[in-house]
Amino acid sequence: MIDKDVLMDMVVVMMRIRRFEEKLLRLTAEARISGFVHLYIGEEAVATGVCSLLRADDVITSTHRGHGHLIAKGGQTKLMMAELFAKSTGYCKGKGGSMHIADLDIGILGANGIVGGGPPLAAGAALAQQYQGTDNVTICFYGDGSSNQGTVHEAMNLASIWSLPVVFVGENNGVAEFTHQSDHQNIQSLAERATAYGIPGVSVDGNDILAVREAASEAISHARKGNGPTILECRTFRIGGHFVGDPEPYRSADDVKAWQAVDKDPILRFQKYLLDNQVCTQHDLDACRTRIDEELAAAVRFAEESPEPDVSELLTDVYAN
Ligand SMILES: Cc1ncc(C[n+]2csc(CCOP(=O)(O)OP(=O)(O)O)c2C)c(N)n1
Repeated sequence: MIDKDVLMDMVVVMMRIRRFEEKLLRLTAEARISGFVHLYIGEEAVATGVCSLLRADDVITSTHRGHGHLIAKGGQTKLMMAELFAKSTGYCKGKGGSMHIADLDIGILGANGIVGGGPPLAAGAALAQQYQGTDNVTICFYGDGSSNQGTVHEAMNLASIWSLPVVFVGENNGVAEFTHQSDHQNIQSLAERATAYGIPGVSVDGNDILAVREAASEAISHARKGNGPTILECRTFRIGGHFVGDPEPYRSADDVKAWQAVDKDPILRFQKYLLDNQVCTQHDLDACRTRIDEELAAAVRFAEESPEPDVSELLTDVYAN
């Protein structure tokens, strides 16, 4: 049995991710924030289960759907919120938005608007970890859609031949933007591709945080010992649209509803496990939710009260060819 404090930390992280994004939904509807926002609602067990095993000096690469990865690795909701409000106190001084949030001090190499952009960064980070003789690992979150990008193949191949300490965590939510997995690749599981690289490939129920953690634990310790990469597919479901405002013509409301049931939704499911096993009470969970909501209300206040970037900042920290 995992330590009670670890279990409680995990449920709090999952709830923080969910409540943060539910707040973003409302803020977008009220036009208080703008720009594309891709929500992770329904996939929280993946980032939380994997990152629960990481040390502060391990690193992650993320995707366009990155809020969950960032929060699970210790990103501050206050600085994330300010960035989403395009304020100068945000992670990128208000000039990056949702898809560029990074915090190098805690090993977050960044969300990424370029689909398939994360894996080459992950391979590079893992090469640096290996070169410096550390036992650190890199976690590379990527989606089923991105798995068809050439960059992903190149990164996995290099990671394999050089035995780099990286775990490729494939978040298979069954759909790439508006295209179902069966229409964009002829495999059932992202783990099948591991055979092509001669590395281990594992597939788990990504909505079961304990299954994610157990499989990730094995893949991470394999990488820490210098044995190279693993592809870990986590099968999951995105409960919201591709982005906030997606009319979702490619699926039915009933399909989505089925994934919100207690035996499917990763948070309800884990909370039920905690209650059934007397790890905590409903009162404890309610208290956690209250604390998270207070933290997020303070984050919104901080963002709203922060100044916008000054016009003189327009061309600083911006790179272009
Ligand atoms: C190089 C590149 N091509 C296309 C896009 C447009 N795009 C944004 S998200 C997305 C689908 C990504 O699917 P997946 O990797 O499964 O992630 P999910 O959205 O399901 O989390 C696409 C094609 C992009 N941002 N970058």
